[in-house]
Amino acid sequence: MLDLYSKIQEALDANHHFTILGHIRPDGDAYGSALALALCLKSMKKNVDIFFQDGINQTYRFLQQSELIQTTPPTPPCDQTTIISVDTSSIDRLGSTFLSWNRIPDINIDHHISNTSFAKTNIIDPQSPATAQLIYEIIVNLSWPINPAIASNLFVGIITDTGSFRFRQTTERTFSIAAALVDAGACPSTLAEHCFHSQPISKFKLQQEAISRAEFYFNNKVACCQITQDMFQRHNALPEHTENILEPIQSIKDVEVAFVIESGVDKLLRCSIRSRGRIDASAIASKLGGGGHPTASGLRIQSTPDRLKNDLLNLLAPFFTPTPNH
Ligand SMILES: [Mn+2]
Repeated sequence: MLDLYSKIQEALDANHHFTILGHIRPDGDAYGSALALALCLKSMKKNVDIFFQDGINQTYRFLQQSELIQTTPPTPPCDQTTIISVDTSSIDRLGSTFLSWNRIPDINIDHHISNTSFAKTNIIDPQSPATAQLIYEIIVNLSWPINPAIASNLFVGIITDTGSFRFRQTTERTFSIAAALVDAGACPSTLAEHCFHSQPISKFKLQQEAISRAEFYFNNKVACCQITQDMFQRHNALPEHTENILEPIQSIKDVEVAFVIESGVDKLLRCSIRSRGRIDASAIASKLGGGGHPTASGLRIQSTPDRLKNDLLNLLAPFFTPTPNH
């Protein structure tokens, strides 16, 4: 890892222009990681752009310097620009506008086990519970200074991707990094308030309807929800409002795997899968062209909601059907 970190320092020493990219349907870790890295580079007087195909969403506008986040422009940056992607498992997840640039990112910083190593330099640590934690390791190893805005953005990446230090890749290291970030100026209660207690009523109502229609299979070990375009319209909800929509279902003792199927305007279905860990959610998603983490994964597919539900139930069935004794 250390010689990979030095590649970033080399790029920094050689270049002045940087473009930082994150994935479509961004989350707190993608935004927090991109902003923290951008603020580090800016503090070293570099010229930095941050592009997300989906721009900045309402939930994360509170992030310090979030106004730096722009929608990916149709024209690529000049050839001398170093392109860094963060928290993104495959190149298509950077969005169609980026793909139309016909460029390969120079550096790929991520923690998804399914990362396809699509950049020239790939810094991937699947042990890290958040890309923000990996960015922190890079910052510390390269002895870059951390200010309160950088610390706050990294803290948001860590609390959102670890479910506030509950998920399995949370380690002693995560807590010590969190302590260092608080020491550097991140305020845990204010950031948690913004991330977890500032949801619009439209998100709640979308979630309420989705949950009320939950279906359970295999003795309540698998739960499935569907979200239709009608539901978005009825509750005036946005695509970003499906983030963490499965949490109440995951709180049920019996449920090992939960998934939500969302019908989009573009005929593509989106599906997120959450697992307690015995079943590898990333492996299940990979069978249908998606990817992610063992406990949280996703996919996009051209299908019908019922067909996708059945495909997933069939992939899950072997884990719940007792094998006959011979
Ligand atoms: Mn992440």
